[in-house]
Amino acid sequence: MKTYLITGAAGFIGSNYLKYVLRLYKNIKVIVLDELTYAGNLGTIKENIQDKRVNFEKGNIKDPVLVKELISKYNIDYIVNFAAESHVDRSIENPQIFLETNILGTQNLMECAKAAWRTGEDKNGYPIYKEGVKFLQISTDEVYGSLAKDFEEPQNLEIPSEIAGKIASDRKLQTYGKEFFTEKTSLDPRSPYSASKAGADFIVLAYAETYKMPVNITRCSNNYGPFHFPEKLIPLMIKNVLEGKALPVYGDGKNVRDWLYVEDHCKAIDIVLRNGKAGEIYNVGGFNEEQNIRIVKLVIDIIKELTGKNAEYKNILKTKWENINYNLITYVQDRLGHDRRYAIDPTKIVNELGWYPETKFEDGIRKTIIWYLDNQKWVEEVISGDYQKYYEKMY
Ligand code: NAD
Ligand code: TDX
Repeated sequence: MKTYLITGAAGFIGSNYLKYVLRLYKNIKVIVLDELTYAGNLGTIKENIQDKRVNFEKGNIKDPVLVKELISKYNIDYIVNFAAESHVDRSIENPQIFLETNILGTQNLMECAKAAWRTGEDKNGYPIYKEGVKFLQISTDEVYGSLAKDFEEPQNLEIPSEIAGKIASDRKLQTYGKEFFTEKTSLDPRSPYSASKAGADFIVLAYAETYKMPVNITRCSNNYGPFHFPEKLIPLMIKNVLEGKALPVYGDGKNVRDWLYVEDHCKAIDIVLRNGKAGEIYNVGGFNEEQNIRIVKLVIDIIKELTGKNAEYKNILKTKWENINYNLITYVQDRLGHDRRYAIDPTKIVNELGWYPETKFEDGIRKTIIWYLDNQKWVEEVISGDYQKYYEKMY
C-alpha cells in the first residue's frame, strides 16, 4: 500500500488528481496538505476528505516542522507537489509570493523528504533512502519560454505512429508553428511565475544530483476542465458569457497555447509516479494548439447552443439569450511580456511510458462547459471574497 502526500489538492489540478487516484486505487492512503489560499477551496474536495483513506492538513509547504512531521508520522512514499502560486497575471502584480511558495516551498518539501526518507549512506557519502519513495514536481511548459508562431491558421500535425491506433481516426492534432519544446530545450522563463517554476525545477534536479533523491518532473501544457478557477482564460470566459459581461482578450487574441484535458494530465502524473525513471523529466501535452480568440469564440458558440436547447441552462443566464454573441469580445491591453506560443512535444512520455492525450478537444471543452453549467454553486463559492477584490483592481 502506498501513502501519498499531495500538496495543493484543494486547487484545480490537484483536486482532479486526488479524485482520480481515489477512484483508481482502493488500497491507498492520502495526506492532503494545502494552505487554502484564494485558489484553494475545501468545498472542492469536501466528499474526498470524508473518505477514510484521506487526511486533510491545512498548512504551508514552506513550514519545515509541519512537513517533516507529516512525512514521518504517515510514513509517506510519494510526494506529489501541486502547491503553487499559479496565475501569471498575479505574478506580474506581486512576484514575491511566487518565489516564496514555488521555490522555497518546493525546497522545503525536498529538504524534509530527504531527512525523513534517509535510512543510511553509501561508501561515497550519498544518502540511501527508504525503498519505493518518489518526489514528483508538477511543473509547466512555461519554463521553456516562448516559441515563434509561424502559421496564421492551424496546421495538421502528423499523428505519431505510437498513438495512431489508439486515438479516433478523425482526430485532428494541430500546431501553429514549426518548433516544439522537448525535455532537452534550454529553460528560458520570461514571467515571474515561470521563473519561479524554473527555479523550483532546478532545485529539484539539484537534490536529485547532489543527494541522489528519487525525483521526477512533469512539464505540462495548459490544462482545462472541472474545478478550474475562474481567473484563467477558459473558466473566466464561461463565467462572463453567462453573466453577459465583456470578455477581456489580451492583445490581438492570437497567442497560442496547447490545451490538455485535466484528466489526461492526471493519468500522465500517475504513470510517471509509478513508472517514470528516477531523475527524468517528462513533457506532457495535448498535440492541441489553439489561439485564444478561437477558444473564446468556441466558448460563446457552445454556451449559446446549450442554453438555447435547455431551459434550465437558459435560466442561469444573467443576460438575454440574444446578447450571447461575439460582441461580448473586448480586446484589452496585452499582458506584459505575453508569451506568444507554447507547444509541447510529448514524444518521450508517449514512447517510453505509453501515455497519450485521450480526450478530443471538442469533447473536452463541451464537457467542461456542461460541468460549469451544472456547478454554478461551486463558482459562486470560489469567487466570493478575495476574487472580487482582484477583479476590481484588474478592470
Ligand atoms: P491552483 O492555483 O488552482 O491551485 C494551487 C493550490 O495550491 C491551491 O489549492 C492553493 O491553496 C495551494 N497552495 C498555494 N500556496 C500554497 C502553500 N504555500 N502551501 C500549501 N498550499 C498552497 O493551481 P493549478 O492550476 O491546479 O496548478 C497546480 C500545479 O500545476 C502548479 O504547480 C502549476 O504551476 C502547475 N501547472 C498548472 C497548469 C495549468 O494549466 N493550470 C499547467 C501546467 C502546470
Ligand atoms: O482574461 C484573459 N484574457 C486573455 O486573453 C486571461 C485570463 C487570459 N488571456 C490569455 C493569456 C494567455 O495567452 O489567454 C491565455 C491563457 O491565459 P491563462 O489562462 O492565464 O493561462 P497561461 O498564462 O497560459 O498559464 C496557464 O498555463 C500554464 C496556467 O495558469 C499556468 O499555471 C500553467 O503553468
